[in-house]
Amino acid sequence: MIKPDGVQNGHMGAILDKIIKAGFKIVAMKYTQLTPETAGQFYAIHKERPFYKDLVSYMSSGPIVAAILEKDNAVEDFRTLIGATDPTKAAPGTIRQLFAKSIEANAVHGSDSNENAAIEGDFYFSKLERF
Ligand code: FUP
Repeated sequence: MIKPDGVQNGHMGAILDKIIKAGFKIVAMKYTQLTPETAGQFYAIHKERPFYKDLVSYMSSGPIVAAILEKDNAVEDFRTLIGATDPTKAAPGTIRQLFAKSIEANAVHGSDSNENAAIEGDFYFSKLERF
Protein backbone atom coordinates (compact mmCIF):
# COMPACT_ATOMS: atom_id res chain seq x y z
CA MET A 1 0.00 0.00 0.00
CA ILE A 2 1.19 3.51 -0.79
CA LYS A 3 0.01 5.52 2.23
CA PRO A 4 -1.63 8.98 2.15
CA ASP A 5 1.69 10.87 2.49
CA GLY A 6 3.25 8.91 -0.39
CA VAL A 7 0.37 9.91 -2.65
CA GLN A 8 -0.03 13.46 -1.27
CA ASN A 9 3.68 14.29 -1.61
CA GLY A 10 3.76 13.20 -5.26
CA HIS A 11 5.82 10.02 -4.81
CA MET A 12 3.31 7.54 -6.23
CA GLY A 13 5.09 7.19 -9.58
CA ALA A 14 8.59 6.98 -8.08
CA ILE A 15 7.50 4.37 -5.54
CA LEU A 16 5.80 2.20 -8.18
CA ASP A 17 8.89 2.56 -10.40
CA LYS A 18 11.14 1.23 -7.62
CA ILE A 19 8.73 -1.67 -6.94
CA ILE A 20 8.56 -2.67 -10.62
CA LYS A 21 12.34 -2.32 -11.13
CA ALA A 22 12.90 -4.52 -8.05
CA GLY A 23 11.15 -7.34 -9.93
CA PHE A 24 7.69 -7.39 -8.36
CA LYS A 25 4.78 -8.34 -10.60
CA ILE A 26 1.62 -6.30 -9.99
CA VAL A 27 -1.23 -8.80 -9.67
CA ALA A 28 -3.89 -6.24 -8.64
CA MET A 29 -3.89 -2.49 -8.03
CA LYS A 30 -6.40 0.19 -7.02
CA TYR A 31 -6.47 3.90 -6.11
CA THR A 32 -8.91 4.39 -3.26
CA GLN A 33 -9.45 5.96 0.16
CA LEU A 34 -10.04 4.18 3.46
CA THR A 35 -12.74 5.39 5.86
CA PRO A 36 -12.04 5.46 9.62
CA GLU A 37 -14.04 2.21 9.81
CA THR A 38 -12.14 0.35 7.07
CA ALA A 39 -8.75 1.71 8.26
CA GLY A 40 -9.66 0.47 11.74
CA GLN A 41 -10.39 -2.98 10.32
CA PHE A 42 -7.16 -3.06 8.30
CA TYR A 43 -5.08 -2.21 11.39
CA ALA A 44 -7.20 -4.19 13.90
CA ILE A 45 -4.04 -6.08 14.90
CA HIS A 46 -2.75 -2.81 16.46
CA LYS A 47 -6.02 -2.05 18.30
CA GLU A 48 -4.43 -2.06 21.77
CA ARG A 49 -1.38 0.00 20.76
CA PRO A 50 -1.15 3.65 21.91
CA PHE A 51 -0.77 4.89 18.32
CA TYR A 52 -3.87 3.06 16.96
CA LYS A 53 -6.32 6.01 17.03
CA ASP A 54 -3.90 8.40 15.31
CA LEU A 55 -2.93 5.70 12.80
CA VAL A 56 -6.57 5.07 11.82
CA SER A 57 -7.25 8.77 11.47
CA TYR A 58 -4.07 9.28 9.43
CA MET A 59 -4.66 6.27 7.17
CA SER A 60 -8.15 7.53 6.28
CA SER A 61 -6.98 11.12 5.67
CA GLY A 62 -6.35 10.84 1.92
CA PRO A 63 -6.15 8.52 -1.08
CA ILE A 64 -3.92 5.46 -1.06
CA VAL A 65 -2.79 2.86 -3.61
CA ALA A 66 -3.44 -0.75 -2.69
CA ALA A 67 -1.68 -3.51 -4.60
CA ILE A 68 -1.02 -7.21 -4.54
CA LEU A 69 2.57 -7.95 -5.54
CA GLU A 70 4.09 -11.26 -6.58
CA LYS A 71 7.73 -12.38 -6.47
CA ASP A 72 9.83 -15.21 -5.04
CA ASN A 73 10.47 -14.38 -1.38
CA ALA A 74 8.14 -11.37 -1.80
CA VAL A 75 7.43 -10.55 1.87
CA GLU A 76 11.09 -10.38 2.91
CA ASP A 77 12.28 -8.72 -0.32
CA PHE A 78 9.55 -6.07 -0.13
CA ARG A 79 10.37 -5.26 3.49
CA THR A 80 14.03 -4.88 2.49
CA LEU A 81 13.00 -2.56 -0.37
CA ILE A 82 10.84 -0.35 1.89
CA GLY A 83 13.22 -0.19 4.89
CA ALA A 84 12.57 0.17 8.62
CA THR A 85 9.21 1.40 9.97
CA ASP A 86 10.92 4.54 11.32
CA PRO A 87 12.36 6.36 8.27
CA THR A 88 15.23 7.80 10.35
CA LYS A 89 16.35 4.17 10.82
CA ALA A 90 15.66 3.03 7.24
CA ALA A 91 18.68 2.00 5.15
CA PRO A 92 19.92 4.37 2.40
CA GLY A 93 18.06 3.97 -0.88
CA THR A 94 15.02 2.31 0.67
CA ILE A 95 11.56 3.70 -0.12
CA ARG A 96 10.98 4.92 3.42
CA GLN A 97 14.42 6.52 3.68
CA LEU A 98 13.83 8.35 0.39
CA PHE A 99 10.15 9.30 0.70
CA ALA A 100 8.76 8.90 4.25
CA LYS A 101 8.21 11.81 6.64
CA SER A 102 7.74 10.11 10.03
CA ILE A 103 7.08 6.75 11.70
CA GLU A 104 3.35 7.28 11.08
CA ALA A 105 3.51 8.92 7.65
CA ASN A 106 5.98 6.33 6.41
CA ALA A 107 5.02 6.24 2.72
CA VAL A 108 4.29 2.52 2.31
CA HIS A 109 2.96 -0.59 3.98
CA GLY A 110 4.17 -4.13 3.34
CA SER A 111 2.66 -7.35 4.67
CA ASP A 112 4.77 -8.99 7.37
CA SER A 113 4.01 -12.64 6.47
CA ASN A 114 2.52 -14.73 3.65
CA GLU A 115 -0.52 -15.32 5.85
CA ASN A 116 -1.12 -11.59 6.39
CA ALA A 117 -0.45 -10.90 2.70
CA ALA A 118 -3.36 -13.23 1.84
CA ILE A 119 -5.62 -11.57 4.44
CA GLU A 120 -4.68 -8.04 3.31
CA GLY A 121 -5.06 -8.95 -0.37
CA ASP A 122 -8.57 -10.27 0.34
CA PHE A 123 -9.34 -7.05 2.24
CA TYR A 124 -8.91 -4.95 -0.92
CA PHE A 125 -9.53 -7.26 -3.89
CA SER A 126 -12.00 -9.82 -5.14
CA LYS A 127 -10.77 -12.80 -7.21
CA LEU A 128 -11.97 -11.05 -10.40
CA GLU A 129 -9.63 -8.09 -9.80
CA ARG A 130 -6.40 -10.16 -9.86
CA PHE A 131 -4.35 -10.70 -13.02
P1 FUP B 1 5.52 -2.03 9.54
O1 FUP B 1 5.26 -3.50 9.52
O2 FUP B 1 6.93 -1.64 9.21
O3 FUP B 1 4.51 -1.24 8.73
O4 FUP B 1 5.33 -1.55 11.05
P2 FUP B 1 4.32 -1.97 12.20
O5 FUP B 1 3.43 -3.13 11.78
O6 FUP B 1 5.10 -2.11 13.47
O7 FUP B 1 3.41 -0.66 12.34
C1 FUP B 1 2.34 -0.43 11.45
C2 FUP B 1 2.13 1.03 11.33
O8 FUP B 1 1.80 1.60 12.60
C3 FUP B 1 3.35 1.79 10.87
F1 FUP B 1 3.52 1.72 9.55
C4 FUP B 1 3.06 3.18 11.37
C5 FUP B 1 2.30 2.92 12.65
N1 FUP B 1 3.16 3.09 13.85
C6 FUP B 1 3.09 4.30 14.51
O9 FUP B 1 2.38 5.20 14.10
N2 FUP B 1 3.87 4.45 15.62
C7 FUP B 1 4.70 3.47 16.10
O10 FUP B 1 5.38 3.67 17.11
C8 FUP B 1 4.75 2.24 15.40
C9 FUP B 1 3.97 2.08 14.27
